[in-house]
Amino acid sequence: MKVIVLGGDGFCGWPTSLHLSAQGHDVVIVDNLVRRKADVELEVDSLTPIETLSGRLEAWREVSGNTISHVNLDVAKDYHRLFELLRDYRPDAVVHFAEQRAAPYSMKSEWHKRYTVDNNVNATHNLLCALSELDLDTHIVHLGTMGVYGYGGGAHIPEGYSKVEFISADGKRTPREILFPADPGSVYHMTKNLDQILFLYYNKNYGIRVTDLHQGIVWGTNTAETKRDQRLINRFDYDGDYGTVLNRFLMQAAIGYPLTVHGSGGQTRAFIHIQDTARCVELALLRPPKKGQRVQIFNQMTETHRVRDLARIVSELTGAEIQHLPNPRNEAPENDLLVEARSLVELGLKPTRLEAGLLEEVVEVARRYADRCDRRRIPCTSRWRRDIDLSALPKEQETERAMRKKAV
Ligand code: NAD
Ligand code: USQ
Repeated sequence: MKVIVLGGDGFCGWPTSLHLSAQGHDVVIVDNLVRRKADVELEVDSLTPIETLSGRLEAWREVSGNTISHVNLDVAKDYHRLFELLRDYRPDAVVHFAEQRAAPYSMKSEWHKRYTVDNNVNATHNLLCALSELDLDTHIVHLGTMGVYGYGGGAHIPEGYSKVEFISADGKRTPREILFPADPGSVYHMTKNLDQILFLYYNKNYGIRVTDLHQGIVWGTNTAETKRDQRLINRFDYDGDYGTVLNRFLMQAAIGYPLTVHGSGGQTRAFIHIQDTARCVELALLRPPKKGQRVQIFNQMTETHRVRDLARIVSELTGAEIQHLPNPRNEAPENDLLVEARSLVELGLKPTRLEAGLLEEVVEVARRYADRCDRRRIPCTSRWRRDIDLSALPKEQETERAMRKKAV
């Protein structure tokens, strides 16, 4: 297949691009490198030393013999360049990762809220608009999030659609199947709900074929392909904005920093290993919806865990200390999460589950690059509301003192 990967330099996009190229697909990466610029803004770096994108592509050519090309354009702003690329390359599929994906980053300030909405909604809309203008029958595989559902609220979460009955004033019942009610937990998550409406409309009006993958929290760092050469190493985010919970815990354990559990840690979330992300995208590409079919939605996750259980598992494995901190987010302190996720398994996914060996592998990567960690960037300082008081967050010196005590 001819595949364009929007956001192919990112944490999920890079290993997925390599995986698709290794499977023999012709891959073009579109990325404006804004994620690397956010690191400059936040004064932090990937824990792993990532190559420049051109260095990555050169390394891949050397080890695999395959060429992946890169087009540097802003999907949300450079509509005409995107249009021309689609017109000239005529891809079978576009995998769309190119969005601002960190919930805390999206809540930092009014600028960050507005940037996240402008970037994410316009990127998705530009893609849909260009494909419909060009009348191309390209399959869009979009990375959505489990967060569009709001983590259940006690309900069993289906793969996208719920059967409902509307009851009119005179008691007439009309059965319908609708998108599961939107319940975003941050401005970032809200953009994924907005994406869903854009897909619904362009699918209904222009017949654009879309698969929306509602993905859980991705953990791990390397995949079979990124391990083939040091220069192919994937990024590892650990800071309070972009670092996600399990990778943060594993990295904190590696450097002797107490595990930062928000509140009681009763939040249950869905998880998936980065290797499975790449595999799921490939499976979705191989099973496009038929012409005229509504948007196909798969839940892309392999297991659910409570945050405090993850902290306990990591602590038992490594001896790390656990610290309960005030929660900077506005989220349910405890929730159960029951998710249907059969489709990708039926298509051939063999889920990679959390197990000691894989957890240790991530700790090992984090230990190797521990000297690249800036401890000042670990605390989550982005608050969901101004009245959330984070003053009980440990100051860096106090954390250091706790660590020295532990070392003694
Ligand atoms: P990332 O920030 O590492 O990668 C996104 C990439 O897209 C970056 O390389 C960035 O430079 C690029 N990009 C962003 N806006 C762009 C634009 N307007 N034009 C061109 N390029 C642009 O994020 P990620 O972790 O790889 O996530 C990728 C997608 O998967 C996101 O849409 C995210 O919502 C979704 N997702 C991620 C996770 C996770 O745990 N990482 C979980 C569920 C869903
Ligand atoms: N948390 C902690 N301690 C930390 C960091 C996070 O307790 O140090 C808690 C958070 O409060 C939250 C949970 O862990 O309850 C998950 O937070 P996260 O940062 O790991 O994940 P989240 O913000 O939900 O976002 C990530 C990705 C996003 C993706 C989403 C999938 O960044 O792109 O859409 O996971 S999901 O969570 O299923 O919606």
